[in-house]
Amino acid sequence: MEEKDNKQPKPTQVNEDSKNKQLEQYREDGQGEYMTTDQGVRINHTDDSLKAGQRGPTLMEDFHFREKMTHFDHESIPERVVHARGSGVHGYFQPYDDSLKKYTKARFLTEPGTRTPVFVRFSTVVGSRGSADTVRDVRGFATKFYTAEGNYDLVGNNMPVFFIQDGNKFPDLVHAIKPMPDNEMPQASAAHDTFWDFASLMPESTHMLMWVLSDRAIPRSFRMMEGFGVHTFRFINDEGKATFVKFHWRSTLGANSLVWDEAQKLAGKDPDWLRRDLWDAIEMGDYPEFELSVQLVPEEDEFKYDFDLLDATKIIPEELVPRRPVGKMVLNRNPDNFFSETEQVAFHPGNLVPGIDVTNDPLLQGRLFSYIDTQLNRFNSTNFTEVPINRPVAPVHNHHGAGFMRMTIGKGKANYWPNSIGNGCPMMTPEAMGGYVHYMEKVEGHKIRARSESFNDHYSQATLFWNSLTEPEKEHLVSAAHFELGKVERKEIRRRQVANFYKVDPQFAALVAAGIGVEMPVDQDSEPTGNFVKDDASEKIKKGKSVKESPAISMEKNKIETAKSRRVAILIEDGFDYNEVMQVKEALEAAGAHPKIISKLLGKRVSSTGQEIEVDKHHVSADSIMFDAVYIPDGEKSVRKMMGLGDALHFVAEAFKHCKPIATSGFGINLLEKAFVVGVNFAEKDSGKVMSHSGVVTAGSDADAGDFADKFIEAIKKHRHWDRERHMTPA
Ligand code: HDD
Repeated sequence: MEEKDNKQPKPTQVNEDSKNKQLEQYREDGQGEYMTTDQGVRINHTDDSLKAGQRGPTLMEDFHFREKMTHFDHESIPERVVHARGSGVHGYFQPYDDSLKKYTKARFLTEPGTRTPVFVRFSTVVGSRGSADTVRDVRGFATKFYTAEGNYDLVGNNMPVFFIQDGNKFPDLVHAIKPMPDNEMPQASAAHDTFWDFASLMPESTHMLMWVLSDRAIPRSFRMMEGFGVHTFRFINDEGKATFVKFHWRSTLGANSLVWDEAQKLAGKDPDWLRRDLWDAIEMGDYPEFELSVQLVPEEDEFKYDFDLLDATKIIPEELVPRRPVGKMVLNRNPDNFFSETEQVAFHPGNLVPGIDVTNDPLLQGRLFSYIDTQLNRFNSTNFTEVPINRPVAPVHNHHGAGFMRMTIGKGKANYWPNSIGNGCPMMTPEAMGGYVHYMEKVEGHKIRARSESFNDHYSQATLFWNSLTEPEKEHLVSAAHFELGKVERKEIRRRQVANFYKVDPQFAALVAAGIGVEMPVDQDSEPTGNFVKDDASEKIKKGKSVKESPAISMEKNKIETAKSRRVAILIEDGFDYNEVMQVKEALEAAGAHPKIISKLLGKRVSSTGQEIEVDKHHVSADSIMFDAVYIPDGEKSVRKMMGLGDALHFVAEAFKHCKPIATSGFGINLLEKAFVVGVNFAEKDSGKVMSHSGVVTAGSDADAGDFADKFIEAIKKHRHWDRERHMTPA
């Protein structure tokens, strides 16, 4: 054996730019270059194929035609079987301090000076690649951390629980929720018989159904939702001690939703709504920021609560175990190429780094098999890990050699371990130097297809969810159930689901039943489908702690009031009040909002005092559903024109219906009246007053424009004014 170099390799360092630098070597840009074949031969003409005579057949020898066509014919790869539609974005993660060192040795979570590059892919679950963004669905929130110790993937969702408890049920769940097998309808929607048949027969799905029927399932933006690792994972510290951990992402913009009517309309008018919102925000410098926090449970406390930590249909209420903020992720760069990055990125919950390990959660265990398996279907080769977006920034050395499309050129003769002719390299890394060692959990038991009784409470946390919502949130949930179950043709399925809801809360079930033609009380029942067995764990959790309400669950109760990145429509025609528009626009921009001028036609509009302003969007290309707030400036001529424009009236009436902030002054108040904005006390048109009522801000022509703008911004910060739904009758 040759003398080994006794210098040990240095630990890898990464910074915010490490991944970007690595990707740079793969980027190609034809600017100022000649077009070539794949062999680098310059092409002299690409519009015609090589023919035998001007009108003759194409010749087989036309290598350029063959190559171009073959590439095109092979452009598509299988879309993801779930989460097919997604949007990717680059950024970095940085921990606040080293306080997690006590619990984990993962360096990217404990070295405050290190910015670890990340790639995040947000997605819908059910729809195919070309489906609409705003459908009612769970949103995927998958993060690849390119850490110095290898890639770590946190493959989560925007809801903290899941439909099922065991990975073995996943194919059934997905078959049921995907379009029907005979006619492939409906696209990207759970609102059909097969899904609710399955769900109603699977009481374990009840808690997740509450989340899916809530406003969480129609986020206003990928930038305005929470993320959850869902499962309980394990942190491992330097001493090898384990602590249970749940991961949470919270946006600094808070969590906001759309209104269902708006979500449906957007699916037609702009199916790319969430994708465009994310892309545009990053191009404009409105970088999304998410705070990572963890809930930590010492191993000794495994059975301290009235639910099993290994059950993915349960949350750990934050009132029992508070979240502990650990760092911030900033998303600041759009990909260069959708296919190469967003489509080819391959996540896997089993991509772990030292300091983080899995638990025996049977759903997580199922996932550990599925992700690699599905990537093999998508890429047809194990070498997908060498695709630029999937490559770690940490160096890779091993004896994996061949396979379709192997990129790395392994040098030397020793492609096995142990070896002497390759100097015993690549070497093993002792645990103390960063070698991954699986947590030494003691496990024993009989082989058994069963679940612990500790997984058999399917309703308490669904009730907890219901109890924790505000009244408007409850109302939205009930209407969502009316829509979803209303689409179910078989009455027995609707009845069975209401029977499950009855166990969540009888009043909730009654409200649902009333809208879907099902009588109450409901006598039908569904049997749990799992094979539950009594054991020590189930006995212990019976005495565990619980809570009846968890304010942390409600989006409304945790709203972050900000006007940042809100889109505001300013409706004008010729004759608008220039000074007022400029003042309000400036105030909105100062608050971080993005005002846009909307008019019947594109071009320039002239104010009442002769100044011109360029229109950003016209009525045929912009609707109220694409904005967070609407402002109608004073100016009699401008307002009179809009009062005769169906599009302008519809714009205002629809924004009102969707509970969005609306502001107008002076003569503009007439437009609100004409658009059936009702139940609001408007300011006198000629007074000096500014009034704000349920997000409708009105001012007399003599009012102070600064005060008017401030009150409008206050209303924008609240995002939606749900009280309008109950106290006013919109148009
Ligand atoms: Fe999954 C994709 C999240 C349960 C099997 N899953 C996928 C993606 C996300 C999640 C965000 C998209 C990743 C991307 O953007 O490429 N999945 C979850 C969460 C779950 C969950 C939070 C529950 C806690 N998944 C789950 C189970 C199984 C799978 C139980 C199978 C046993 N998931 C897959 C998959 C996918 C996938 C079939 C499809 C595409 C892919 O993996 O890369 O393997």
